[in-house]
Amino acid sequence: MARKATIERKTKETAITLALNLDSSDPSSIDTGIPFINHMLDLMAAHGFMQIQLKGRGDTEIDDHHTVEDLGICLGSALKQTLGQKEGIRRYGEATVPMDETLVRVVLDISNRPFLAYRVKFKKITTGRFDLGLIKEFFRALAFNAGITLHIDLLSGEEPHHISEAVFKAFGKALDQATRLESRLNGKPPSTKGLL
Ligand SMILES: [Mn+2]
Repeated sequence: MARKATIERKTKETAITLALNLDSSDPSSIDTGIPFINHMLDLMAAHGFMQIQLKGRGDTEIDDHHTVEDLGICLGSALKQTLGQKEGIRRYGEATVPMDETLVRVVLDISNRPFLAYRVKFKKITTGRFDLGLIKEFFRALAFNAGITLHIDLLSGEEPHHISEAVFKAFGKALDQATRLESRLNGKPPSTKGLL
């Protein structure tokens, strides 16, 4: 059975509808009103073998902050809902992804212990019209709403677009690994405490 969730969230700042399918690599359709984030989420979904159908609009006439943060909230909530009691999942995931001169490592634990360690520094504040500082806000919101421990490290790199792509791809790949089903668990949660 495919693991799926749909989230609808509407505030005075944003309106987002998101459907996540962890077990489909059919093409995603992502329309957030922010082209840079569409591009990043598309890469994340493709390399993480998940399908995301997303339509979102926010008060980007102010700036992209509310929209990007709320996208993280919605994706995190969808992920939490999709995984339920976390029966049979591998729980830990890790991916190191290069893009030309850039190398990014993402390590995560679907732990119900929300935490973000984000060690990524950009030499510029923006790429195109996008505020690169918002990437941290996105992953913080995602980690706290999904209940995952998330470490993102820039190991080397210069070019902001390369670094951003490597972050989102590595997250997708690490998440895919962590959410794979492990047959030796026989459907039990992957914890010696019996509960996550
Ligand atoms: Mn690109």
